[in-house]
Amino acid sequence: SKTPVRVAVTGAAGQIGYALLFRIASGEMLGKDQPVILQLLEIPDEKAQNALKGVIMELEDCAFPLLAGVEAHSDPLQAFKDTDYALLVGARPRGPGMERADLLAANAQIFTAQGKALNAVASRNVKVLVVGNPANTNAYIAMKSAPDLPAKNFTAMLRLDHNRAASQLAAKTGTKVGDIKKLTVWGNHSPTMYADYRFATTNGQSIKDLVNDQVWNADTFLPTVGKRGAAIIAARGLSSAASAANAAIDHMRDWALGSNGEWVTMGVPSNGEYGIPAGVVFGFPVTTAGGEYKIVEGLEIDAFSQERINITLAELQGEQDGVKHLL
Ligand code: NAX
Repeated sequence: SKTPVRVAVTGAAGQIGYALLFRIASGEMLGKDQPVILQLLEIPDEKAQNALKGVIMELEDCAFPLLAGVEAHSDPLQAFKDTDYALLVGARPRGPGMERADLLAANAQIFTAQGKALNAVASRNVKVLVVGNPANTNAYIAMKSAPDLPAKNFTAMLRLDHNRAASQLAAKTGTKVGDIKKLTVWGNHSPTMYADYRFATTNGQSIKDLVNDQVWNADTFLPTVGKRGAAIIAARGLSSAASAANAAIDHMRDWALGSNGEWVTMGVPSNGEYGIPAGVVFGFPVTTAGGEYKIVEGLEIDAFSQERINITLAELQGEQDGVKHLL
């Protein structure tokens, strides 16, 4: 049987962690034949460490045949040791009265430290997914703090936005979500992201032609997808957790095992594609194979799309400028 791989998860005692770890341990992320060792990180706080112990007891009680080990850590240098995959879920949430700049600074501190730790001890091929918000900027910070690792190994989660868009389009066209192809979400994981169905098909038919309603696109579809996170908080009293964990599984599974030619959306550092400045961690359409992703190039960007891309890019560059002095 295969050698176990090491999977580090931060914020492991949080609500996304609770929806994520059991699925990784059951083989849904890396395959039903791939044993995993979970290296879990939480803050040193006693309550968080106790909660983590409880989660580990439950992992043990699932008796997952693929779970080859579980470790609890409070130091990223230990949690990231030799890790092949790192899911950075834990982040500093915005507290009452906290300004955006304070939030960026608090997260810059976390992701600088975690990027340095990855740089020092992780596998040289580690695949990093940042879920904790602001996800794109946190991924950028970690990437900049890990100069000895390939920049392309640092990614941010746009997959929840992608999946939300797919679900809305399936409902609108009366087709199955699994039949939707060539959808993408450009930009920042924030309400400014641009979900783009101009190239998308369902059962091979153009979704743009089926919908044929630019007013619905601009006034209903984009706001619904962009504000879906807020709608879930309003309904549930808690932010999306199971769907976020599911998107993280989708992102890592496709990156590791391949998308079979299908497009998926990943937040990845630009190499200048579509005029996005190099290094900006931006949502792009990608295909994946052999453990690598490739940005889909050559798509036509019309005036409406360019305007939306400019808005989300400007927001991201503002965030990036806001942390530059901390890196
Ligand atoms: P929770 O507050 O339930 O859990 C977060 C956990 O992270 C806590 O247990 C906390 O102790 C831990 N933590 C904080 N700082 C840490 C550090 N430096 N090292 C290790 N652990 C640390 O939040 P949850 O609902 O699980 O959400 C986690 C993050 O995901 C948040 O930042 C949230 O904004 C973000 N999200 C990102 C999404 C995306 O699509 N990219 C969607 C869902 C989610 O909102």
